[in-house]
Amino acid sequence: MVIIGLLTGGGISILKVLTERKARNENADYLQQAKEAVLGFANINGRLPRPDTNGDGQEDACANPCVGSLPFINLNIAPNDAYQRGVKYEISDNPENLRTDLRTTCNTLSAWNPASGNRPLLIESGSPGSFAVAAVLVSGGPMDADGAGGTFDAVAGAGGGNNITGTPNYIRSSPADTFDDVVVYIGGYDLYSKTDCAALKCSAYEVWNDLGAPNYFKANAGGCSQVVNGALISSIGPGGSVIGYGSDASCTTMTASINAATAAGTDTAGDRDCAVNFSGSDR
Ligand SMILES: [Ca+2]
Ligand SMILES: [Ca+2]
Ligand SMILES: [Ca+2]
Repeated sequence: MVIIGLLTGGGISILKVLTERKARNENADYLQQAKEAVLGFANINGRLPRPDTNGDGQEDACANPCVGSLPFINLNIAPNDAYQRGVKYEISDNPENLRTDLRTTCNTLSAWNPASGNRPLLIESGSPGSFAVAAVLVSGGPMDADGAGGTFDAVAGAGGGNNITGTPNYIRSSPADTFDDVVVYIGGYDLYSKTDCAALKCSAYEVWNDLGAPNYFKANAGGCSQVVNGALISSIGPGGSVIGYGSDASCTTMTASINAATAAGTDTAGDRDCAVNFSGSDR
């Protein structure tokens, strides 16, 4: 009797462990699927999907902090994690932002700084500090482990964080037994690698006079003409160039030049708006 009782008791606890493990694995799979769906959406649309803030599963316009739940309908994934609850989703409040269009996304990511202090910030318990991410996905895990504020948990003190508010940062892992949330994130460089910024190449580049005075130029091997400071000199396509002659009204002695390849590199490092300055800086 005693032995059967022990075996039965052991059987139940083994079953419980197996059930919990199955849920954990399913939850991790769901979050991974959600992350890949977000990246796929970004690849097609040139921006991150915005959070759902009214519970209909579709993305909404948002102010900063840009936080809500996963827009599961737009992402074409199941609405809930393995514990039958929605996933919290916040995207970057970087000033240029990742939620508008391909050009803005690429400009933001080109200047990406994980130490910027932009939300959402994320920490691993025990690591020296938090870092900025492009997006964070938070599952509350199996329960309200800290007994406050629903299934999203908070861990106080240095190296801690708060998955209820995301302030001062979200927390991804903690040895504390008052924490069982599961957090995945998309870093700026993760997102850049999935975003088709190369598609933004311009067919031609505007070259503007930024030399501080009227100067003489020849564009695309054309005639000599004076252009005032702050005005457009010409657009140059592949193989095109603008040659500067300073104050030489006969365009005899060249002072400097810019070609389409140089303009492309300058603009890509800048704002990708297909316009650059004659001096070599981005416009
Ligand atoms: Ca919505
Ligand atoms: Ca929890
Ligand atoms: Ca530019």
